Amino acid sequence: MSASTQRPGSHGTLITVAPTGAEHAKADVPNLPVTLDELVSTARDCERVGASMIHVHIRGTDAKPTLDLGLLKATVAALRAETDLVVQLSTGGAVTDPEENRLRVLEAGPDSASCTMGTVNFGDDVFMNRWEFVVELHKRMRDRGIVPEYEIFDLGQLTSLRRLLDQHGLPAGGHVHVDLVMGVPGGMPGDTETLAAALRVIPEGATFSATGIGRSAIPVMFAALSAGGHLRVGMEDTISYARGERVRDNAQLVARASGLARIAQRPPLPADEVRKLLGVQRSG
Ligand code: KMH
Ligand code: ZN
Repeated sequence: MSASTQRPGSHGTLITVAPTGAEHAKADVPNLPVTLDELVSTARDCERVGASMIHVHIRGTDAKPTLDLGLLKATVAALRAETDLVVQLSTGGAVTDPEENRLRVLEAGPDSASCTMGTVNFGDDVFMNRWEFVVELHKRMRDRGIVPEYEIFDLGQLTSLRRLLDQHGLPAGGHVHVDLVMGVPGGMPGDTETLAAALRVIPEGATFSATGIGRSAIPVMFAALSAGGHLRVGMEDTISYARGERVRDNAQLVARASGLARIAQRPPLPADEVRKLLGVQRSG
């Protein structure tokens, strides 16, 4: 067995669902969960078929992305009441969100939050993540006991992660978990060669999930499973299930990921094991 398949937790697969994101418009994707009821309902369906963590972006009454703190708090409370999922809030938000609003997300008290490790072209936009901002997010998460998931859109961001850990120490929970977001136009490609290259730079002892945007979803899933990694799937990342076929709902994507994880003999990890793996304090 290679070193990469012996990563902590690699006897099973952490499946994260990213059900909504900030990019798709409800008008274009009518089955996108945007209300709190739709989000909770999709979360329960996804938990039933193997998800153990949820990466959350919320929408306002106009179905547009928002970082409204009251709604974020209500969302965390509802997901905790209705599911056992590890609740991860996005601090990435939408490309237009100012830094102070992105930092304020932490006040909603999630189990985990995303922390993107650098600026990246994002289609026709720019997803800004200045070094000082990243450091501030890392420190505030540690102060609040929120476990970060370091989002990596390009290989150089792994070097930045090593620098962050060297200069500012380990995160809350004492464990480093990254998510390779592959195939964003402007970021690293979503293929096996790039995933293997990322694993050469990833910090020692870290675990990783991977997600492939759009058409790269399936190759990235196979590459991650074969390398002892974990999976993120969901309508934030792809709205197409197969060539010419739209995704029916998030649970369809989670069910496919669970099936592949079982075939790889690394079945979906239950939420309590994921909490131990990531160092999340709240018990289920
Ligand atoms: N919506 C993207 C601009 C994250 O959630 O932390 C950023 C994103 C990353 O989705
Ligand atoms: Zn996101």
